[in-house]
Amino acid sequence: MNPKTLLIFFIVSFAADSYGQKSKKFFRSDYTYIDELQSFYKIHSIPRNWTEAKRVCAQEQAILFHPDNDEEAQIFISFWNKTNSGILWLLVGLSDILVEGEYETVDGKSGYDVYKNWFPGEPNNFGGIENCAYIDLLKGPGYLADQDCNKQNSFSCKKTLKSLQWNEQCDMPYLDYTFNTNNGKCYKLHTTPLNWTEANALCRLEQSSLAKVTNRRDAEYLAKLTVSTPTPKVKGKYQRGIYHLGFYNRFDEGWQVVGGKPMLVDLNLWYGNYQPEGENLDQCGAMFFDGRLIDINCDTKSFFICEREVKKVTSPDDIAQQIIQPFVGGGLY
Ligand SMILES: [Ca+2]
Ligand SMILES: [Ca+2]
Repeated sequence: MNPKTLLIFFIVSFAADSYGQKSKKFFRSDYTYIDELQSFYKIHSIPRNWTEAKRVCAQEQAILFHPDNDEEAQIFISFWNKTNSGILWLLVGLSDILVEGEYETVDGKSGYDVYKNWFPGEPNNFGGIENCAYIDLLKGPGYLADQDCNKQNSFSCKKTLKSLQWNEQCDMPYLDYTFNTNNGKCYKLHTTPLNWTEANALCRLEQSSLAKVTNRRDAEYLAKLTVSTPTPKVKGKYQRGIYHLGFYNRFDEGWQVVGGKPMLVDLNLWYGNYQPEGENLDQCGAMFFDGRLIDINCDTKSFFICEREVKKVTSPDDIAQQIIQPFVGGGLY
């Protein structure tokens, strides 16, 4: 196949895959598909301020919801009522942060062209600091009002069926995860530095977890991933050359992998070929770019790797990889 034909083949395959997933009407297990609106919705009950809510939705590859019109508002509010969550206020993706009085949705639609059922007297920009809209069920059936963007409330994210793309190999909506045929897991190297706790939370938003290393081949694969992933120049204070992974010793109970099981790896996978005792503040797990495991302070910011298990793989190779050879030459650092 010549390169052009190959390219067309890939484009057609990819389009077909996304189409297949669209016919299944599935985005994520925590989103509900509403057929009349051709979209998926999730109500986040944990309160956040407006900027955080917008970020959480974006990290799920959705948007902070604001109804496009009255019909969507009515159908959504009936879905909201059916959830019996007791939630009476929801932040929506509508703000006048950029220009006072000129409301705009997070996806760039003018506030004049979308659902605009403001409560009488709202938006009033009370105290000169109210720039973010919310739906207030206490005021009546779906009225909007403005409030301080720093106030925390529940919110909803929305994903349209039209915008759904699908990573067939990883069986997930995130195209930037890559499949490792050796262990049936998909990985993504994140190049926005976060501390360990934040990194762990972000992986979970992608319905994955911080990556776990169980044997030398996992470590080697992740080391290769750090080389093959383009890394942008990131300013600011963070630890370069290390990557948070999914193990920790935060409660002095010994090293555990995320999910709570004891961490069972060959000592040779650790930097210096010994397992740290956890006697200092370095209670979170990471690896050097060459795949060696290290303990670091949980507050240290660095790049990190998320994984998602797709298929259980047991082949003769998996048994072979359990036989681990020490790193030649011992510690490099
Ligand atoms: Ca305002
Ligand atoms: Ca107000």
